[in-house]
Amino acid sequence: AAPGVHVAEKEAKRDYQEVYNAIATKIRDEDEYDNYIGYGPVLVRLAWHSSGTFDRNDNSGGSFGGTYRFKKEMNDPSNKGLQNAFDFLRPIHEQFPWISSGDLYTLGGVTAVQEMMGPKIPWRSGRVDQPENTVPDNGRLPDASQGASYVRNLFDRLGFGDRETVALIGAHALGKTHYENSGYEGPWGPSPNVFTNDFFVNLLNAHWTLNTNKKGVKQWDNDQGHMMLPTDMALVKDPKYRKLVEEYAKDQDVFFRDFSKAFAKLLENNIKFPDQNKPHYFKTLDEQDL
Ligand code: HIF
Repeated sequence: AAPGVHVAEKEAKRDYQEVYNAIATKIRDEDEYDNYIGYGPVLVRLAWHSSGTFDRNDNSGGSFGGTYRFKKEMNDPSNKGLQNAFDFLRPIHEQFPWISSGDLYTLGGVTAVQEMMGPKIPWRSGRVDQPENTVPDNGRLPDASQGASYVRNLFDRLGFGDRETVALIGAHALGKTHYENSGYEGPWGPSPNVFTNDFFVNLLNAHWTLNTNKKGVKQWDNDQGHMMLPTDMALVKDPKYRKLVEEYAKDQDVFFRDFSKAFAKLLENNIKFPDQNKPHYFKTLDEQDL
């Protein structure tokens, strides 16, 4: 069945800000993860990978059914490393058993972006767990060794144009690549747990050289220990993408605004939420003096 048909309607007594706060507090407490980067980036990646299987041609995949919880999706080679985010969220799910898996995975990403000083991301509840036979086949998540036309096609399948695509990829300011997960190694920039427009600034300004790393994988490196994936570098090689990179490098506010809209859309995958499920704008722990 098409997503949206089974959207839960009895949402009244569910306090999603409480779930947000539990996730945010755990991010703050468990700050030693991944050499003190913390869990923020890997939670953003789980939100994206649980949504990024979507295909707008048949409405299959995506965040609605929370299907990442099944072995077949969890064991997709593209999802290596995300088990850490899943394990992080497990006690949160035990504390709030009424939240659906899809809502929890996406809310984890929203919480992480906001707590890392990123923009507010409007988020709606109402995803409903679907059975194992709705798990999409492996292989729908992007291959980082590719160029601009591949990136354009992939994001078109998800329903995004160039502007949204470039804005989204600005999230690669966060976290790092790991040999043991993807075969790539290193962070994209100097502040992997603060949401900034540094990805674009760094992409334009640093001097990048193409290397074959210890795992035999080709990545771009600079002399500061930062890296870029081939798909990242495609954003300065393609003239249409490059214009957008330049715009976001110059203007953080425009980047924040566009990222917020595109990320919210990524997590919603065309789901028809009931009218009463208005987007939540969560307060950060800081804003609540917590
Ligand atoms: Fe990533 N991404 N991503 N990504 N990503 C990695 C890590 C993160 C792609 C490849 C990789 C997006 C798009 C794309 C994050 C967030 C987002 C890694 C490294 C790879 C290879 C994984 C590892 O080794 O642990 C490709 C090819 C994409 C399409 C072009 C999104 C836009 C930028 C959608 C997005 O939000 C985050 C955060 C991480 C860091 C995870 C970590 O554990 O630190």
